[in-house]
Amino acid sequence: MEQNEGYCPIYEGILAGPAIISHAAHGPPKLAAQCGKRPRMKGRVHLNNYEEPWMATAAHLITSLPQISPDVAAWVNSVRELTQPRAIHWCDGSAAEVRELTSKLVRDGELQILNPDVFPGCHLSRSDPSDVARVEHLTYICTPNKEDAGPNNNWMDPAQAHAKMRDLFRGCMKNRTLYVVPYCMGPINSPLSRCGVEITDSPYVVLNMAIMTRMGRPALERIAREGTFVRGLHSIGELDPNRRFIMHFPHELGIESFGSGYGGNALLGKKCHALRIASWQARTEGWLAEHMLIVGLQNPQGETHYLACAFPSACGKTNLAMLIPPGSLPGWKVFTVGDDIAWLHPGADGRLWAINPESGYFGVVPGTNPETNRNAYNMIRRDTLFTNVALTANNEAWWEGLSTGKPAIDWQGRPYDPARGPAAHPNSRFTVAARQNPSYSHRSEDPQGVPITALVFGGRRREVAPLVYEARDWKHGVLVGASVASETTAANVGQVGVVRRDPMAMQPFCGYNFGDYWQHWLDVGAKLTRPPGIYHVNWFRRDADGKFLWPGYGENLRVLEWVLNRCAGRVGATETPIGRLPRPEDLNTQGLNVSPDAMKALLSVDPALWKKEVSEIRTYLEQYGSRLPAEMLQELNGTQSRLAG
Ligand code: GTP
Ligand code: SPV
Ligand code: MN
Repeated sequence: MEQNEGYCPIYEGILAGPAIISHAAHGPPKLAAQCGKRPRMKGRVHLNNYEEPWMATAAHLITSLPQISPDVAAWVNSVRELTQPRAIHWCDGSAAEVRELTSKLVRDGELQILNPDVFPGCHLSRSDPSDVARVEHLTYICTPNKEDAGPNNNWMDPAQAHAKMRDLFRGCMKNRTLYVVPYCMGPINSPLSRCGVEITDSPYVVLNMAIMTRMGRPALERIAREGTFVRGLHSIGELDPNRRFIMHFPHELGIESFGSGYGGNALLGKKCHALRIASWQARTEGWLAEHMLIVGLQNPQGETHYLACAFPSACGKTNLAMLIPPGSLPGWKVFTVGDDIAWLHPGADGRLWAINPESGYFGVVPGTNPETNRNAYNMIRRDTLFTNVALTANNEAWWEGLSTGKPAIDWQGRPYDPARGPAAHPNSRFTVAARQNPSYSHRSEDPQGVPITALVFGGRRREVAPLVYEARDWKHGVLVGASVASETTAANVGQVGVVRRDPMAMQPFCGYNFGDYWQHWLDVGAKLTRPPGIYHVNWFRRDADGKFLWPGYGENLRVLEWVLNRCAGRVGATETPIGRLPRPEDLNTQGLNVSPDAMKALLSVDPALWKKEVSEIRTYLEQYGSRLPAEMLQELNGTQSRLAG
């Protein structure tokens, strides 16, 4: 649409009347109510404890997007001068806009329509082969003081980083359209949500942001009311890995990302805003921004409890968030609130409350099949944007882990040749609206969030970490979280399968010094009169032949059942030096096909391995020097002496 016509015909430089007429480009103008949004009315509406001023109907409809927030407009202008785009498109977030952009990308050959009989409404995007994952080595936290970024982050002086990025951004959007993407992370009417604007020259990014966030006019209106927003500037540049940087300026609520169009590098609402910037904001405001799924479990008695679980990238969050109870555990129901990020707030009732800032899933494709996760498998068979999967001869999406169909074209668009590696990229992803999840929880829209009964940390470890253990209390739980280690995965560029420390699954995502972060965790815990229990799990233990000892997926519910029963004081455990473990009889193993020997291995703590583990944890924590809370060393000393005793 606007691409060939100079400035965007929709909003750029035009006022009230034309703003509505211009909707003709997308089909008939719609009233807010017809767009599935709340009807607008004058006055104030009370939503729980939050009072939201609503604008009058007429003013709302006739204000063009650039007029809504002068701050955003001024910033867009300054970016326009720097990047020199051919056109500017303010995104309103309508379904028509998404349709138009999708057809444009199809016309340009950047998106491929998948077989509509099998994958209706689905498209394939192939990224540049050098741009298939996050780039932690090119990701920086730019705080005035280097120590504030901590040993856990790459650091650059903010002035130097801005200068470097200005050079990259200068003129980078010539012959491209600049998209202004206003978004809200979290339910649009929640006081816990936060807004941002991403400026990008990638329409693929816009389509993803439209699914992953509450994107468009309501977000811009909220920004105008609040007067504050995170500024994310993004350009795909030339996709040159040598001219690629993801910079964060927490003090300025700013993000600058250049040279990648991929996921966490480019969808700035996700890791850059909702984790790195938000974790920094959360520290100053008394809450936590975490790399956690949020899931509701209803037991056969009808009680529902919510858990928030932090596992590193590609270590099972999406799968656990939409778990299907095995047939041998009748009566359980699962409700997904979130699959990747949780914002946790201490509530007035002394409990911890969670919202999911996202509205879609950017999930790992390989391994998704009807046996591992029928919900996910069904969810991505319509209206899904696939990135870097393979194709069958019949133009259906294909990936490793499917037992049906076979690949004809690999993720790079070449005829499939097994000698060249997997057909789908191991980090191929789906982008899909959360509402398409068969286990979608309507509490995802609750402005207050959901109360959390238990926090669960986990890693991918072939040895050492048992299937599950319980922290002794919150302080010990902070040590357990800080001690998470996991084998690296394809979600980041670099070596796969090497164990590294990944505290709270936040190693790539904490926007400040981990020492300060752990202190903040301790401070938040001290405010909670009804803190959640804290647990550690490991679904990835292997036997001598490299086979998984635990069946995982739906069967993980057995472990979560034990966790919830522990929180309710309904089931036993045995004390070990590292925390409390279930005895075999404490886990529901009815209908479970795991040998007694495997069960024993899964539920044991090897003192020799754990002595080594504790000494490695100590070495790791000591890097944080004076920023490391003394309580954490006390906790570690406690574990060490229990192991020695
Ligand atoms: P990010 O989106 O990168 O943050 O990942 P995630 O934590 O949501 O990981 P996801 O659930 O997508 O799982 C990643 C990979 O682990 C997939 O290939 C899954 O099939 C596999 N996986 C998930 N859960 C289990 C499990 O319980 N056992 C085993 N063996 N594999 C699992
Ligand atoms: C992760 O790597 O943890 C993801 C995918 O969730 S990305 O959005 O690319 O960060
Ligand atoms: Mn993630």
